[in-house]
Amino acid sequence: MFDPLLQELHESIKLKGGKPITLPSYFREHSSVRLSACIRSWLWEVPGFRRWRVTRLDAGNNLQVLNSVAYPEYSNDHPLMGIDLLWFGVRSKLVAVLDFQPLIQDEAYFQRHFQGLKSLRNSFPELCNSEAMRSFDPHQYFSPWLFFCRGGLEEVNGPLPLAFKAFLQGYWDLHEIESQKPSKISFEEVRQLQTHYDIYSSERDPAHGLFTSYFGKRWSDRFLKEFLFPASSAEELPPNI
Ligand code: BLA
Repeated sequence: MFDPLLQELHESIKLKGGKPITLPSYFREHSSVRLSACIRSWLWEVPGFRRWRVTRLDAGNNLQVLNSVAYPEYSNDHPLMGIDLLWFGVRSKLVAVLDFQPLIQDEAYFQRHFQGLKSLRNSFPELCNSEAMRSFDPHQYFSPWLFFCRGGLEEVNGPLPLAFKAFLQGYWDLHEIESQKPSKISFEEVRQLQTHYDIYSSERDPAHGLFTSYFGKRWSDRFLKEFLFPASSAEELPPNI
């Protein structure tokens, strides 16, 4: 379902000089034979970023997922890039979330980093249907201009591919401009805020239950703590694996 978007994401990472980092096989690809599901992940080394991860879950008609987070280097205080796209085929239900995830909720910070996302959002009103959040707090690590939509096939085949492309381009533009300016938040504070993002997300992410049902608790705990949100645990993977 999301493979053209996954391909577009990977192509754009490569264009910006991204190099794949080899992951241990149990994170690179893992299957549930019983439930016909396969989860694959990629980790990229990208100039200007300390970590860029991508995950695709293929559980056939039950569920398709594309998820990615980009963490800028600590010397740069601009937002993280977050993508969470889910397709529940049986119910023809889309959940799409795309955001430049702010480190802090501050007017001056928004002014500095969100002009691009603000204008993008006006171009794709169909993907912003003012859904309420159930697990997350919309005022922690989400921006007021996020794309958040619960929709159907109409959105998947209509605005989503265009919005995804524009969103990615908007984030690269932000990154290029912002990485040339001095950061207003100190290195140490950015480090703490990014660490807290992992801790907060690992506690709230509704994915854990889903992974457990497909791949069992042991694998899911490790995947969440060591791959999705490594700063949330002492077992962070060394950067060179
Ligand atoms: C919601 N994300 C969800 C849900 C699931 C996942 C199962 C609940 C669906 C629903 O509300 O109907 C799944 N999350 C995943 C998977 C991974 C994951 C499979 O991290 C990992 C591979 N989530 C993110 C990122 C963003 C994000 C980067 O991982 C930001 C762009 C947002 N996901 C997000 C939001 C919701 C969601 C805002 C709605 C949750 C809510 O209602 O509070």
